[in-house]
Amino acid sequence: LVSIHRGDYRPPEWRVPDIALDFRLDLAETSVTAALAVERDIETPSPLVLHGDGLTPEAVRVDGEVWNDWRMDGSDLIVDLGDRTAATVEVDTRIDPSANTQLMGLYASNNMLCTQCEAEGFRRITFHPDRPDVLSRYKVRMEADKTRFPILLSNGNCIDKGAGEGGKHWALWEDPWPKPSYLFALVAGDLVVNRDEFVTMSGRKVELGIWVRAGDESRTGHAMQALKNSMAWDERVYGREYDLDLFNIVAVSDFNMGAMENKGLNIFNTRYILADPDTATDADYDGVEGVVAHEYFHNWSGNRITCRDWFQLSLKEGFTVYRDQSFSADMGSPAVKRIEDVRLLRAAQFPEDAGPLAHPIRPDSYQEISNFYTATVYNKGAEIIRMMATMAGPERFRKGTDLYFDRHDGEAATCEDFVRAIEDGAGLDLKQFRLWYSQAGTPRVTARVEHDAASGAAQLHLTQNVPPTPGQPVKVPMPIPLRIKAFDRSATATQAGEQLVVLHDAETVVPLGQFAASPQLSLNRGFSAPVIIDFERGADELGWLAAHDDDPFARYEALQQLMLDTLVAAVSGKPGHRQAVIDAVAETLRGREADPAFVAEAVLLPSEAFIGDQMLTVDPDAIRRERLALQDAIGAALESEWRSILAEGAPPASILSRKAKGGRRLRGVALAYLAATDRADVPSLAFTIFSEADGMTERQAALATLAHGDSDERAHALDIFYQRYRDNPLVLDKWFQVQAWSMRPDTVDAVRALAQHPDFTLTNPNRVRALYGALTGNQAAFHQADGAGYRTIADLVIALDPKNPQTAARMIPPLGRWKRFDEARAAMMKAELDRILAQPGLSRDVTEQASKSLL
Ligand code: B3K
Ligand code: ZN
Repeated sequence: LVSIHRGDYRPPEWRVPDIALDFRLDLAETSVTAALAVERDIETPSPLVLHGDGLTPEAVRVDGEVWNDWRMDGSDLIVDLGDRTAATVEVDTRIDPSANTQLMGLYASNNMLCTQCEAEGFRRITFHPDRPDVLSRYKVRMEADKTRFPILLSNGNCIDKGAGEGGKHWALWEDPWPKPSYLFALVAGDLVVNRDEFVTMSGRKVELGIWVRAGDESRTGHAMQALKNSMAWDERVYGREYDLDLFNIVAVSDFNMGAMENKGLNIFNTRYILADPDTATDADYDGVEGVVAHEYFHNWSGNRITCRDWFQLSLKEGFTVYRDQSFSADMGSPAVKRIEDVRLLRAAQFPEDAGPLAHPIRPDSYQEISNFYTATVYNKGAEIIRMMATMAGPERFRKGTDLYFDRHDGEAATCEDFVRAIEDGAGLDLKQFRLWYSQAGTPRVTARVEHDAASGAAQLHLTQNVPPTPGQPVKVPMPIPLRIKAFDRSATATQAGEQLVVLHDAETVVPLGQFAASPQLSLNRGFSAPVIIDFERGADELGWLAAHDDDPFARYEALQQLMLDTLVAAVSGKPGHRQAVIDAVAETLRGREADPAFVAEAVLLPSEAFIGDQMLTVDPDAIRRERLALQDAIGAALESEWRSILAEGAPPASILSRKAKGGRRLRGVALAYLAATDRADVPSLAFTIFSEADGMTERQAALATLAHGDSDERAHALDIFYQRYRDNPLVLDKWFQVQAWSMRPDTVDAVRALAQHPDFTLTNPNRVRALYGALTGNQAAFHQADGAGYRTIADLVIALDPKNPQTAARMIPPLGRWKRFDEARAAMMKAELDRILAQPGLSRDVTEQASKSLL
């Protein structure tokens, strides 16, 4: 396989200022004529190289004349233009969208046609340089059968339309903004629209449309509100206004990712558009809001300023994730949002950084770029933007982003451009900070407080270490901004304030001031840096911080650390601080009236995977056993609390206030704690909640609880749920998912059986993720001692790769964590990776992920 290297970047030799595309659309046979106006950008004549993927040119014309001076080089079309410096090159191709199971390029989903071009899907539609630094103005003509495809959409504005021959109609779309090919989109189908409008800060009216299949329009209200909120927020917080008269969103069922930010025509996975209380949980609602915002924000951070090359992906993704996180924090609870984001970072990114697929947020090489849409590029990328924002403060950070947007508008930029704009605009020195772009691995910071009883002086000793990662054996210290605060436990008066300490060196000593006794230290408040902190603290200290810290994130962290210490001790057969955990949970629950959402997050035990991440060798069975034992102990000790939370009743599902959502979340946690005690009435209690639920949050939580057990109520509830929602694919996904999440010992067998269910299909990525993604997230099941979990995932990868390599490749990383497990498990995991690699005709996506996972 060929590796592409960041250092090999060369500017394009030919620019393509204008493109006219002509589509004669049909499900099985679509013909495309692409007319590229090309201009040579270098002195010496050089042939025009146009990438294709699965295409054959049917005809090539140059300036209107049939042209024979072309050849194929692999899948590339090379057109020799002699010494011309400009020309219009026309190429005819024919594609079959109905056979496109990769869901890249132009494909069919539920009898509609849609596109996905990022990163390199445009070359599956027509021959093109297909690189993000080639920007063009697009004119798109689409013609299709009027009955089957009444709606024809593309980027920009519809400038003309009309009737064609033989029951056909056509539309002409024009996008005035030059864009790279990955932002091209078209949709043709029988769709209905939810229309609204937004008036921008300069008073321009923008027509908004969310397009779905008939029957789904009643579930688009939340997405529409999220869109309008996002538009207003980006004006207020970043000064960014929308720049077209039209903004369309289309929801499709078969989609590899969450959504796509095509200029003026976002295409979404239905899962991030459709929501009503009966079918979507509160978490689903938050997902819709966050993804709608994310794609909208790309209009500036991604579309107006795009990436020079794919190594710069975090330029748009890290920044846009940071922007959508800030938006969601503003729309809801900043503390809870921060907890959720950090939980996700630790669940998805830390393991990536610690494993064979570790890469910097700006990678140095890749074989298949689709494999680099990772938690590192997205979520760690967002953390790196956040650190700059923290060091600059809000006003100066805004000056930096203003300068960035101003300086690079209309360009294909680099991460370096962004950092320089923040440096210049915010007045920060980011020389050493750039290391965060080039060094992979999660830094570890050790902390120790020294208190001199005689003088009263307290000092914080910090050391940092960035661990080796593949290809980067030796690292240097990076700037690590830590928000810290030292508490005097005996003080009755207001405590001294917080300070921001930026570690630059391997070792740093921070004077904390005078204290009668050693102070309680709150460190990395708000998770100001994406690092792991090693800080020996007793149960008493953590319990105190969990109750008294004035930073809610730090309170959450203290309680989590206390739980984690206790669980890790228990797994290694040592006594932990069980009573201290129970006391701290009880204390935290006292705040539930005021902020139920925060309390629900704070009292939740760390996940099995996160407990495993703390251990040298992960013991999945002991972790499950000890986590359940602690859950049982907390469940029993605070039984009356959990019961009264459940007895209070659920807030009506139609109310989506912060408080109502928090209340429901806490009820789910209460039910899980109670269930861990195995009290005899739990199944009937859960079944009652399930049956009486007026919305999906409660219904799903009760079903998930039942799914762990083997009661009659379990089978009954699963059956009711299936019968009720069998025609709703997004809800049916939940039915598959809760069964794959189950802590029952037969879950791997259940997953294998569910894969044979008539409603299971490999052609829908959501369904695949619902079943198999849930299995890899279920640590004890996936790592079942006989290796059946590994075999199941490898079988899936092998079966899915020929159809959809992108989604297949995404299932591989869990198999690559073998170094963290005992020899027997590691050997089985590696054997499955070998078995995958032995398949003939494997895709580049899967080959890269599986072979790197063995290193
Ligand atoms: N930019 C898209 C990613 C699509 C990549 C597909 N391989 C979604 C997003 O981050 O907004
Ligand atoms: Zn994005």
